[in-house]
Amino acid sequence: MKRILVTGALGQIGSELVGKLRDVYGETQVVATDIRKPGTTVTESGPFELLDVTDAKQMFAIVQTYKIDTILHLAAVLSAKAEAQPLAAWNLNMSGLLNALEAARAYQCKFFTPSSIGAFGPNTPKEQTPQDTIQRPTTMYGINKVAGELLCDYYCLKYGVDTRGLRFPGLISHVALPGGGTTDYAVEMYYEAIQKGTYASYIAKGTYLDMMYMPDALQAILTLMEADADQLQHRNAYNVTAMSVQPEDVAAVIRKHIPSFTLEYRVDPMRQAIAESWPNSIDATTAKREWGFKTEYDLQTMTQDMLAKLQCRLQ
Ligand code: AKB
Repeated sequence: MKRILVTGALGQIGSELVGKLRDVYGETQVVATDIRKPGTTVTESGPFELLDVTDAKQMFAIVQTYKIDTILHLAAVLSAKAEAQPLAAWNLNMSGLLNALEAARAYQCKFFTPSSIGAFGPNTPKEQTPQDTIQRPTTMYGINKVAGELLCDYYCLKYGVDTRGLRFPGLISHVALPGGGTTDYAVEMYYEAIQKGTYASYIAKGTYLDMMYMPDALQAILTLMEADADQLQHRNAYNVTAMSVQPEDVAAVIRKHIPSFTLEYRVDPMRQAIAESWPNSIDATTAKREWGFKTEYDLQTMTQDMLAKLQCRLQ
């Protein structure tokens, strides 16, 4: 990776990934793009372009102007928002991905896009979900993700585009809020523990979902993108995870640091139904074996770091 384009650079992953990429590959080598431009370190610390990913002409022009050799396509609508606006989600998620793949094909770029645990559905094995298994999701987001995985495989097989992907679990970060996801409750819980001392979870007690701390997610993207192509049998996309937790598990660890913290439940039926259609825990053995995936943070260490960072910022 030498000249990297990041779409959706102001989103939850992009807000931190751009900084890490600029540290590793050089400030001028990473072109951040998004549909909006508020002043942030992402927009100020290196090249930034406004880009609507549904506009193929605009995307091609940026790839050509900056002589891009790697596209990290992050722009997407997350699961809960996609369920509320399925047509808009299909349009953005699928046409954005197709445009980015076409640009990668035309300019021979390496390519990454995230998939998700949302690519699984209610008849997928729920515990330790294998890498290769049934994928019949019942959400628009999940349908987009499965179609996306298949499209990425197709561009690799048919056109030789070096496509790679990760099936991310819920990502937890203290930098940018996710917005529109099903797993966002965990991030909200940390913020509200500090700001209000209490949180009402829209996900029910006893609902397990996989999670991962953002530093591990960023490192996983870099390690996968730097892996030798001939190591990779499963390109699109690898199961990755750090922990499988229910809301009360997160609350219990928060309480070790904020003993008065209380958790209640105000379940949102739409997001609860999405969560119940996803696995309880996924198996990341294939990612470990093929390209050395590993994580540094578990629930205890992630919580300690999240609370310390948020306390500095919010208090
Ligand atoms: C969401 O909840 O939509 C995302 C995801 C798991 O893909 N965080």
